Amino acid sequence: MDVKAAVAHKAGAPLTIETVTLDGPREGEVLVEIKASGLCHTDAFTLSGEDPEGIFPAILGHEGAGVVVDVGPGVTSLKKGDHVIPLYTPECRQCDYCTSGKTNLCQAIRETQGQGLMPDGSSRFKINGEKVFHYMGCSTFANYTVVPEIALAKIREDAPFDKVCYIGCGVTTGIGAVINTAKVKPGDNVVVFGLGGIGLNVIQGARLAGADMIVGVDLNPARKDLGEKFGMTHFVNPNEVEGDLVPYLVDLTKGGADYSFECIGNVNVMRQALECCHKGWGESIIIGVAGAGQEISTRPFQLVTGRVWKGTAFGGAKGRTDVPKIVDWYMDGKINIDDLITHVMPVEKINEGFDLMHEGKSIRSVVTF
Ligand code: NAD
Ligand code: AHE
Ligand code: ZN
Repeated sequence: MDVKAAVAHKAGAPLTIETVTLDGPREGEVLVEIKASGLCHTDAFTLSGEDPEGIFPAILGHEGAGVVVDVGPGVTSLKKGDHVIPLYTPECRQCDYCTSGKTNLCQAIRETQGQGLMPDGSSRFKINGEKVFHYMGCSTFANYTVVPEIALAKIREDAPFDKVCYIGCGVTTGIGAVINTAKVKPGDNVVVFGLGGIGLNVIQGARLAGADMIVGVDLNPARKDLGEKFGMTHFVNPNEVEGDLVPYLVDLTKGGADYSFECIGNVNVMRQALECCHKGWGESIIIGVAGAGQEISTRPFQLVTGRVWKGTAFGGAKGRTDVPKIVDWYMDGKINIDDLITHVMPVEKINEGFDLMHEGKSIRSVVTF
């Protein structure tokens, strides 16, 4: 079938809206009509050419929601008409990772996913007979996409697509990092670096978990009001701090953060996030994705004296199990998504959405089809 997609032809170039040929679903695959998709910083990161797994031409997008229109042979858990959110971290419930009880990083299809291909090693997308790659197993910047059954969370049918698409990455990543990875407890002090689409969800996760101080750190002063709306108790703009940021934050939190979160992708900030943690027990969670060749460093003494460095992907969430519950939290008014979706636009204006992100003017832009 012919589909409408925003195609990334090469690193650094704007996306182009084109008609792309999409083959139907094969064994274990599902054809999904995408109704809405959020623009995550990771899409911009891959488009920039900084992603070691970046491959072109590709159809980016990994924060979508839509409706099942067809299923391939062997698909048992989904049927035509089901509402779904594609998962870049699938949940096969059978691989060693899924059954370990220790991680959400299902590895059933990770290798082909990183190569921009479906699990059988081929692509469903073509332009004039030439292969176009999938992205993160989702490719939600198209009005139709094909996704493996194990990479789709079935959600309730009354949830609005243009809001719950954000649960496909940003909401789950931020809230999940607090609840699943850090396991923040009531009374803990938390420091969040970067108050964008991820960091503001870390803040609302910390408030849900009952954290005491929730310190937000961002260079953009416009993030203060929104941070406070989501539960931030203190705002720190590094440009306004006299002297070093780390001792300032240790002093502010009376000894250091119980938990810190890096939500930027800046390796220098990752070091600050670790070093502002409390001696003896403070844990720093890396969420931000850093470019090819970049490395983190600190004095080993920071770890010898009890600070812990961790990372998290998709907030440690098991998507088919956890995403429908997070949709319920939204529908029950327990979490706020609406105030983070600052812009909604037709897919034809997707490049304007990326411009808003780079200018610091949006939290989340959502494109509709
Ligand atoms: P975003 O652009 O919306 O937000 C980034 C924020 O960081 C902005 O508010 C910006 O002003 C602030 N910032 C930039 N440099 C700063 C600095 N030096 N000090 C303080 N603040 C600074 O991005 P996002 O969509 O929230 O994504 C954040 C990061 O998380 C990206 O690296 C993205 O790739 C990554 N991410 C990771 C996962 C995961 O599963 N680990 C999931 C989603 C996104
Ligand atoms: N491809 C990059 C890494 C990108 C990355 O870390 N992605 C996160 C999700 S970011 C969503 O916005 C992730 O899930 N990582 C685990 C995984 O298996 O990819 C690189 O450096 O190669
Ligand atoms: Zn993302």
